[in-house]
Amino acid sequence: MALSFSTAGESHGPAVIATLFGLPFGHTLDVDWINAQLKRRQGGYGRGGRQNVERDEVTVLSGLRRGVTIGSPLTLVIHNKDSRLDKAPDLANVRPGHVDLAGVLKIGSRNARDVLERASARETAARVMAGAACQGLLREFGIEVVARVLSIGDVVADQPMGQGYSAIYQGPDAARAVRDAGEFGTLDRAHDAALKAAIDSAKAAGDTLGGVIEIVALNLPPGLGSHNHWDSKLDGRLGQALMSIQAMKAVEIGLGSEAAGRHGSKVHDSVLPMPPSFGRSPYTRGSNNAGGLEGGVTNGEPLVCRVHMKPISTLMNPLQTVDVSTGKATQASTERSDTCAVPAAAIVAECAVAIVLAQALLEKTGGDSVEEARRNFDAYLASLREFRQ
Ligand code: EPS
Repeated sequence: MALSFSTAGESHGPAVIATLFGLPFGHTLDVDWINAQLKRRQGGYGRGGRQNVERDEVTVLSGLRRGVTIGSPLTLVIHNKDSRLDKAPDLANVRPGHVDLAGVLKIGSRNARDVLERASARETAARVMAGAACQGLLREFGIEVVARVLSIGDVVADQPMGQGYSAIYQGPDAARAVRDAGEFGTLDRAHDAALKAAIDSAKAAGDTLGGVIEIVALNLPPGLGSHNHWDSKLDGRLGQALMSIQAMKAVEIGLGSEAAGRHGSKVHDSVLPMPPSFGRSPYTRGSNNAGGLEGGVTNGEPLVCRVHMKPISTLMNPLQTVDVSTGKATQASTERSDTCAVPAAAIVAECAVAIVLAQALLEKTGGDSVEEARRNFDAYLASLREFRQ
């Protein structure tokens, strides 16, 4: 069975739930790692009041015996402390930028509460539970996924595939430690003051900020994904996984949109007839403008994606809207919310990429157990080395 996952739960319902189908037997679930990712998702400078209420920790309801996966669906749950779904106030002054108006028109309700509860970014806690579990599986095959914040608003902390990319390449754990010692998801402290000032200024104006996040996956073998079908190409699957995170408006891979303005000779990555110093491809590439993907298939270089997050939609200095219960002009509602959730979204994006990569890895290896998958994986790596002879 292919690896898949689903999420359930509303922001103020009893729980947030993630279920992973198709994990092989024999993986020791790293619950501490999952909880550490959940804690990071709740963090970041500019987060709203909900994060002072919740202490997101995972409870495993199925799929493990003595802490080890048995191949059955893995059900992961966070119990909501703020669980007042039926009592949460009605909302008719729809908030521009949220699903509010589009959603009530879709379902024929006059109360945006009927749609915003499921649309809430609270759902990303489920994505993180599933993705953090997948990071643990990927780690069994030496594959690491690390995201960092490149910019928040107009404050740029790093360039695409810039210094932080090199730091991650040199050592993902050390890079994460630097990132998580700060509050902005960046890989150095040099820009913290400017980032804090920008978020404070937005908050003071009743406004919000978005930003740009880069996700890097290391040590992927060439050959994951597919060139055969539109919906199995890995770039398309990564695009959906990232675009479907709340507030995302653009995804790039490698050079991304910059490639559109260059000549081919300044985009495509030459192939050199020698093994790389680090990595699983039989050959070295002269550059990595492709971001580790060509034709929907990994090429053995680090995978590099970026995702662009719009500013949080709820504004404390609200925009003009309509009361959908009367049709009259009014001001948008102001629910409790974040000024900036970009650092948190970096953890969500890291986990979303990990789910897709775990799916692609298991598609390649097969195997009902991690041991069988590893035997098949090692045989495949050996076949790649034969290209060097
Ligand atoms: C969030 C939970 C939500 C929001 C926020 C992020 O909780 P509540 O609605 O109770 O405050 O704080 O979600 C949004 C701003 C949004 O637009 O969905 C979370 O857990 O990440």
